[in-house]
Amino acid sequence: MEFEVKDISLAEWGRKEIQLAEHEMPGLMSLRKRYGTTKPLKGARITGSLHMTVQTAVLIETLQDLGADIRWASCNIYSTQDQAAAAVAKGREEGTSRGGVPVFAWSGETIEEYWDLLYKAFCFYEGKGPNLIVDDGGDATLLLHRGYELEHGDNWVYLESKNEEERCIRNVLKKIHAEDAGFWTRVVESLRGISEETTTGVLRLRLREEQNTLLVPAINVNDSVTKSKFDNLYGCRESIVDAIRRATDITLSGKTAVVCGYGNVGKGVAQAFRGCYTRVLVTEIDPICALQAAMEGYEVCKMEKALSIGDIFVTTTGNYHVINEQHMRQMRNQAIVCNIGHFDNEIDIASLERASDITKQNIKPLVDLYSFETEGHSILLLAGGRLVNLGCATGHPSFIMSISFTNQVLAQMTLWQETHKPQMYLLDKRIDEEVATLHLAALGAEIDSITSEQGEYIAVNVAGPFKHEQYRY
Ligand code: NAD
Ligand code: RBV
Repeated sequence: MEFEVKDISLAEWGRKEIQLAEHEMPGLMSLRKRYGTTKPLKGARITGSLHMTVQTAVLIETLQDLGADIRWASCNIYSTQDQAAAAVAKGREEGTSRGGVPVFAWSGETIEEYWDLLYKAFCFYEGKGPNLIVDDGGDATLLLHRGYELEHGDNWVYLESKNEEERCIRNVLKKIHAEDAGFWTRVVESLRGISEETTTGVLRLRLREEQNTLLVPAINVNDSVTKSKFDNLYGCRESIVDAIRRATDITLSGKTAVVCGYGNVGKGVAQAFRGCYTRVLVTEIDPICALQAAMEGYEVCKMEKALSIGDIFVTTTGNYHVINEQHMRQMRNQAIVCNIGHFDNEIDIASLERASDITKQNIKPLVDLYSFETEGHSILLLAGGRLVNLGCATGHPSFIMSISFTNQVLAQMTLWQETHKPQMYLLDKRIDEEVATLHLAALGAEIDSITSEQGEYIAVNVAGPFKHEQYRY
């Protein structure tokens, strides 16, 4: 079995954790029960680029039980749980359809390794690529599109790189091009679609759709109600404080946290801090989200004001350089700075590395103290500015991820079974309601039904959907 993981002997530990997680993932387990014998994904080759965690292991093995042939990489250099990667690579029953899955991921990859490993997740047998992609943040989609464009005369790979990441992407694409100049064209020809997990990946897809450069159909899983209104909100509510506590052991009660951005993730992060008796300030650019924050009783202020007050800063925007060097120069001594948005460029760390009066001291893995000689203070940066909940902790817990990943499996089935045009799609509202239904019983929740008279009165079918398309939940 082909795989690249940190230590395959961690498989036994990983398997025990996966078994515990299965109990917390009723949506995925019910899909296994429903489709385990008919195997609707039989014949499908799936490439995954999504945090290689215990929860993702349950997703991968569900896709496997539905008949798919899978290769997997992580979508972040720090987020792999090595025991989960090892367990998936080893598999449940050697030599059967429940055998190991080729996994290419370990925690602490270099950026160069990251892009090499992602490419390996694309390489099935006999030069074949995948039919389906599960993407998180759009890196697999990016490699595919840039690779295809290179094969069709585009010169992007020959341009100058602005940073290390771009340099690595260009290098891996040039290497693949030299080895097999038709690889990406063949992949695109056999690809039935992509399902995208997160807000930032959806933004990248949307740009491609607007520019008419989207090559394949893409299902926006993020904007299913049972994804962004659950994972982004409740998931981050669970995992943000876990990460900060594991990294710093700080007392949160009485401190001041600054939450940059009050979208779905920001709302969850702000709630988590409030639950720890932390004073919460919110910064926003959108008046609607700012008003929501104010109505929840949070203090909404400009970043400039928050800088001298905050003890902890969390970026949740999916935007670029939301915290810059000048901001960090104005923070209080030993302010904690971290990001829970998808990419690390929400915080301008590169400028810290460049400045001649700033020195970096590593405290422990993924906790660094930056000392500013000019200002005479330090700040504590967590997870190198990458998603703090997956770097300094273990990401969202299983039940939340079961809701997200049940959508992912149903998206993959939709792409495999139905033919779509190369544009973006949302899953049907019936699927959203079904995903919620699959998770109610585990929480002891029961719901009422309506009579046909009641259904007529509110213009709703008694079997659902229970809301019109514009309803915002
Ligand atoms: P969202 O669009 O709902 O919210 C982002 C908010 O940030 C918006 O309200 C926007 O107005 C605001 N914003 C943008 N620029 C700003 C600025 N300069 N200052 C202050 N506010 C600003 O998006 P979301 O679903 O909340 O996702 C946010 C990010 O988190 C994305 O990158 C997403 O991919 C990622 N995400 C991470 C996790 C995780 O587990 N770490 C989970 C879900 C989503
Ligand atoms: N996320 N995955 C986990 N435990 O596997 N935790 C969070 C996990 C996903 C989440 O769905 C979010 O949209 C994405 O990570 C951001 O990269």
